[in-house]
Amino acid sequence: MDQVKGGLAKVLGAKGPIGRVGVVGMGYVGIPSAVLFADSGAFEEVIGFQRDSPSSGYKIDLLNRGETPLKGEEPDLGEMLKKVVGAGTFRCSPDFSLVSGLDAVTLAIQTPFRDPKDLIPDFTPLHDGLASVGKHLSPGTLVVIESTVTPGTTGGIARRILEEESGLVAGRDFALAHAPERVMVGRLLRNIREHDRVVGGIDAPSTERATGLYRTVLSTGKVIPMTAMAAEVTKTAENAFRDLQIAAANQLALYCEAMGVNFYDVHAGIASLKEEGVTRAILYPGAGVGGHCLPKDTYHLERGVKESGKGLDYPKNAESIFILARRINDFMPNHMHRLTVEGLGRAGKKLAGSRVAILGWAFLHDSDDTRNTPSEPYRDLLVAGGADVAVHDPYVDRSPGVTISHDLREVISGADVVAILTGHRAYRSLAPRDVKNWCGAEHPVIVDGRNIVDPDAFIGAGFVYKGIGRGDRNHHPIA
Ligand code: SAJ
Repeated sequence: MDQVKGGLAKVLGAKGPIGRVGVVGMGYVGIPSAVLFADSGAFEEVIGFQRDSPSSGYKIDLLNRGETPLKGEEPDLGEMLKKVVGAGTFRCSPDFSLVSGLDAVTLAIQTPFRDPKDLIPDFTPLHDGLASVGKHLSPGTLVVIESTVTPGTTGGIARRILEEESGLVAGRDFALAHAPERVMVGRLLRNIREHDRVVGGIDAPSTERATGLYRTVLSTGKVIPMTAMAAEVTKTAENAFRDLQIAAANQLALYCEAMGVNFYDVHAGIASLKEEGVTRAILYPGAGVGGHCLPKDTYHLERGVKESGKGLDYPKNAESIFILARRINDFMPNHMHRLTVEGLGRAGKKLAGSRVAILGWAFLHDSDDTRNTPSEPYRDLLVAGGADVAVHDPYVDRSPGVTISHDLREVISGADVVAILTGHRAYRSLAPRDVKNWCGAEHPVIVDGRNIVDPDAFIGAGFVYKGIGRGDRNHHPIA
């Protein structure tokens, strides 16, 4: 931690407490953050910055009317947004010149990967956002990166862009920190308030300034201060770890299928080992791992150790366990495809010419978020195999390259296969008799990628059942 003794601390002291805050990026992270800052009562004004782009410009007017562009179930967000717009503590603008009058600016911008294989991220949106902020940055401002980034980014390229655009020096004229978001769709506000917040400054005054900012929105969560690099590793590693845990569950489920065992019996057994200090956080297998985070954060971690790591000691020619986990989780839509073909085979049918009803296009249950959804590679395999596909999702209105219906009966009508890709609550009440009538086949196939339905209820109604991890049922006698 390079201590610019007195320099930055003095500049921040002269600036006084943070009164006006900016949040760049009006998405699943930026909107709830901005609304919570505005509702905290700690700030005169919060400005949400959104580019007036063809794809996202519509959000500006919507937000300024107090309406949220996020479709899924987000408890309290709609009400709180209306409240802060009504109170005049929050507004949305595309005008980055307003940054010059702010005391703190956070950036919550997507950081996807252009090419995971070669670990090449697409940082263009983030760099553009940093440049827009840098152009109007005034001395004493705090800049915080909330996006998940490759370890080394905050103190590296981000710092350089801000310094080049502003002519100021980080750690002397302005504060800079990384405070990664930890939200999940469906509980955005609660996660920001209740999860502990990792805060990592490029120096102590930056960490302290950022700590003050986030304390205003934390209820039960507390700030965990560290260096910017440690914060970047914490975020990428916690998602890589979760991805690894899911991959372990998926591999175990594939083993259970091969051994004719019910994964969920094994899960209950393993999870039953409880003792002081013994945690058995075994997660769940499924049709795949989607979202904006887990499919890419492993690559940020790997790129970080490749770019910033010195003298790494690791078994020769051994693949990274995190990369292997990515491959296993990316394989699951293929496994869904295999179960579909096997199921059709048991019903005396071929994939080519069959009609498959895909239930769920969102990557996560009860949300409208379709980023990196596992449903897409599964759909592509079906189409490549000559199947006719229809897609249902209760929350997703539209998504590029697919037609989505909210009418379950219409989607299932005439289907040879009903495949559950997302664990939406609505699918838990699927009635075998209704589904069979809609299919209109003697032995329709049901492929459960989220352990949502009761296999015996569907088998009893004459379905051919296939389920991930259900080795105990996948070769059942057909009723
Ligand atoms: N999934 C499984 N099995 C499981 C859990 C999840 O197959 O047992 C699948 C889900 O169906 C989904 C994907 O994995 O397709 C991701 O699900 P998720 O529950 O991890 O949801 P995310 O990606 O929105 O949330 C993760 C969380 N990270 C951790 O818990 C370490 C969240 O806290 C982060 O804020 C978020 O990533 C993020 O934004 O980084």
